[in-house]
Amino acid sequence: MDFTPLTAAQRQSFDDDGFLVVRNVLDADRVAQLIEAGDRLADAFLRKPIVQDRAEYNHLDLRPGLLREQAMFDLVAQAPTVPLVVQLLSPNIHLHSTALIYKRPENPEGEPFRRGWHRDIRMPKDLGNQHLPRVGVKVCYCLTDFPHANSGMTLLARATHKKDGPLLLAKGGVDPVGIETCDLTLNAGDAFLFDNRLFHTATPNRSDRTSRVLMFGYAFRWMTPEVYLAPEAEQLAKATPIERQLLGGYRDVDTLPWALQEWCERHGATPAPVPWTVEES
Ligand SMILES: O=C(O)CCC(=O)C(=O)O
Repeated sequence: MDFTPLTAAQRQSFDDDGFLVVRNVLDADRVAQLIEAGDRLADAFLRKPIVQDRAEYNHLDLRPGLLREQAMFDLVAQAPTVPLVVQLLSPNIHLHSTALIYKRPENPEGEPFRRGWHRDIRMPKDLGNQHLPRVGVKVCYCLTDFPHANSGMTLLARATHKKDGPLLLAKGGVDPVGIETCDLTLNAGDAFLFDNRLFHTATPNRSDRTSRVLMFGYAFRWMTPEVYLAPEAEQLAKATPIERQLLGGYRDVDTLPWALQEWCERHGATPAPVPWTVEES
């Protein structure tokens, strides 16, 4: 996996906003291969009869089985996005979720649709909304252009990863009050990273084409990946050491994350050690 340093400006921007855009991650050939594989997996969804004004009916979030597609397997240790994730979290990470998200065109004049604003990984359900740590980063890869708002891109509530309570919505409204919502303008091949605590939601695609993205989530190795990501022998057999770690190939969390630890050492990206004890001075 090629090394790309996370710049101070990128770290600041991620810390401030809770997300970071990375342009031109995938070239046109890679995007075409991913669309070919994605469309095969989404075939039944793409062939459903046209029904408008039902955003859920026009929304596919397919999670299991993606890594059996070589084109999607190749995203597991994709550079420069995964190197940036390693530097934002630590070498002690693995893949936590995979999702193919397609949205078919919806009525452009449709009523404001209810949202599903949430933080990822359901941590607040157990720990509350205060003092939440960053434990995961998702990478969203665009397979289609998102040239303007309401094209089917996930809506992000800027800086809400630092919020210590629920989002406040206007009475009868769907979006938060006093918070900037970002409907990013992106091209096929671009990606963005977002913090697990950032409030975000699906929105209807009010353009005239089906929107397509892939989202790969990474989290610390002591967090159980989503259930469909149990490592498969065939995938482990062909994996590089880094892919093997990311696929959950080291099952014991007390085993050091050798592959990414060694990679960080080689590239001068090892995080500062956290000692168990210090001697008083
Ligand atoms: O479908 C979308 O645009 C949102 C996806 C999402 O909320 C998630 O992956 O957690």
